[in-house]
Amino acid sequence: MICPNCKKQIPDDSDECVYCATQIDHKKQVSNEISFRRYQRWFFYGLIIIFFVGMIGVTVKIYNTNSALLADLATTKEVVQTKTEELDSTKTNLTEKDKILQQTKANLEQKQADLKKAEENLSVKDQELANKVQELKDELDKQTEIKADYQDCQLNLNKADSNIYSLVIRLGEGVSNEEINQINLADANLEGVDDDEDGLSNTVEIALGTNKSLADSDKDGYSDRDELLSGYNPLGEGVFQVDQDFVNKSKGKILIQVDGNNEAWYIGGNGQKYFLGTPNDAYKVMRSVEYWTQNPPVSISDSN
Ligand SMILES: [Ca+2]
Ligand SMILES: [Ca+2]
Repeated sequence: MICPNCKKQIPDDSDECVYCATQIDHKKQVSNEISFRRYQRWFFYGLIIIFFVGMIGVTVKIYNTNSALLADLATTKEVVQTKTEELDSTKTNLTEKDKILQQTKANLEQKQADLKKAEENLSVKDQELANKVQELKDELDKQTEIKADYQDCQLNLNKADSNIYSLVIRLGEGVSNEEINQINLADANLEGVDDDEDGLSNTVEIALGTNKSLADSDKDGYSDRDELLSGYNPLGEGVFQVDQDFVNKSKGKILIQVDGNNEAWYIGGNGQKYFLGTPNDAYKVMRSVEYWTQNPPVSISDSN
């Protein structure tokens, strides 16, 4: 029992506190004990209630926390799912990129191989070009040499032509235009500058009196060349009258047209006249071995 005054433990059957000598009223003391125990019980109940309320609070708190965590977990799962999908997509893209990269690498290697081959070909071509350049240079040197020889030769030819033409003039016999027309024209040495393109050079046409600007001088439908080679008069009707005695007498001779511009003609063994109008023409006719073989001229001493 507790002393109501000094609050010290004393025996339950004490009538007086051994410590403070306070008189103990057992009825009141029992009543106080009952009240005390009642208070103790209610305090205990309060504690239990507070405990349960606390437990409920903690449970609610844990539940809310768990809900938030679950929500976060769900969100995190979604994010992870999204990220996983993105990662898969990225991996797919990377795989695709890798394929493209491999293909590009293969293409690049092919290009490099092609380039190397092209460089090799270029090298070969360069060498060929260098060889060609050297060949051209050699050819140019050769051509230069030939040109120099040709110029020397041309000088000699011009000199020879000049000599031959002097000889032609010196050996020639003068004839009129009418007389020269009595000898048929040979189909040789008629080419040259030809304004009317009738096959007779301007020089020949001037010598024979035809129009050098008109292919058919008499406009009878036959060209000057065709008429002359057939013995027809290109400046009028009919044929030229051939004086055979004159022709025979003139064979192997050089005739000079004194009525014209002193054009020269050689009369061959075939009885036809060969135009020697220019030194070049004369030279070509007189150096023609085949011609002289087929039409041997009379000797200079015989012609004189
Ligand atoms: Ca002509
Ligand atoms: Ca005619």
